[in-house]
Amino acid sequence: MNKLNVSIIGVPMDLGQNRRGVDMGPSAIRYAGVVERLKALGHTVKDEGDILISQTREEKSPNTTLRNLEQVIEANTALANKVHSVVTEGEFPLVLGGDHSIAIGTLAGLSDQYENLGVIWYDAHADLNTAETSPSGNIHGMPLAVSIGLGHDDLVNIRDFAPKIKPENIVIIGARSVDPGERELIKEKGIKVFSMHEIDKLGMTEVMNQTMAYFLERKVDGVHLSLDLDGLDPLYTPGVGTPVPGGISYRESHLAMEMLYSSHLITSAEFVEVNPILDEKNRTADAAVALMGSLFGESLI
Ligand code: 6HN
Ligand code: MN
Ligand code: MN
Ligand code: MN
Repeated sequence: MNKLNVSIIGVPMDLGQNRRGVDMGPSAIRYAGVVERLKALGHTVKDEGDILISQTREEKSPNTTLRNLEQVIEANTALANKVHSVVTEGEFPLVLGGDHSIAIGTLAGLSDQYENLGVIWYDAHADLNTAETSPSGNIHGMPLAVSIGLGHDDLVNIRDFAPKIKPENIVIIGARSVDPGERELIKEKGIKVFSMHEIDKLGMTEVMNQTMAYFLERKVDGVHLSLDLDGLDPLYTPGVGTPVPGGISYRESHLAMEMLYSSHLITSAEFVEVNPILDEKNRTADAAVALMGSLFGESLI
């Protein structure tokens, strides 16, 4: 990454799950100083404001077990169109969540601009559920499945094409809470996963080196980073709706971001699941902005 034109898109979305407060994530991340942090690194930063999210929660929609399906489709369609226009203008989209269901829209807006887009899914979860396998009906547990073409037709076909990404172009990092149906899908589709087990065993340096080698081998022409703050251990990011102990450390996460910066591979990013109501003194938004600092070129010395 050289000096970039970064376009920040806020998505105050909380309809993909049932903990209130994650809609305040973009605001908390702005308050934590994202614009100033990236400008200080020499990037040009434009805050595009927020995508409009419905304030109506209908919970279980008629004819489906998926929570707030209609509103999630509407919001992700608007986000996809916005991301698409940002990328076509040559700008780097930086999407702020909001719950992880927004990755459906981000990837829908990105993928037709690439022949062979790679995705890093930095998360405690695999987010590979469908209506059939989901234990919760929460769409934030489904965005990766939707993006490889599995799930509700209207979600899968946002911007009228599917699938958005290839399963073999995905690398999941930090997984430690994976549902039975997701495990099967990972095996069936051959999705690359560095679970906490591999991170413990190999160390983050090796995990990132293998991740980057994997993308080079796959000849990707861009890599999207989808970073769920619950990928980190809740010790460092307590303000998330679905915390899982035994996660990635603060320093390991910085190392990962620093290595991604040096790799010049990343072409778009989103930081999701920051919930200020569940947080302690905005620590989770602060961590998100600090990680963005490393991803966009901050160094310690
Ligand atoms: N996230 N696997 C669980 C579910 O309900 O499908 C949890 C999903 C969490 C999703 O953190 O983005
Ligand atoms: Mn997630
Ligand atoms: Mn296009
Ligand atoms: Mn998660």
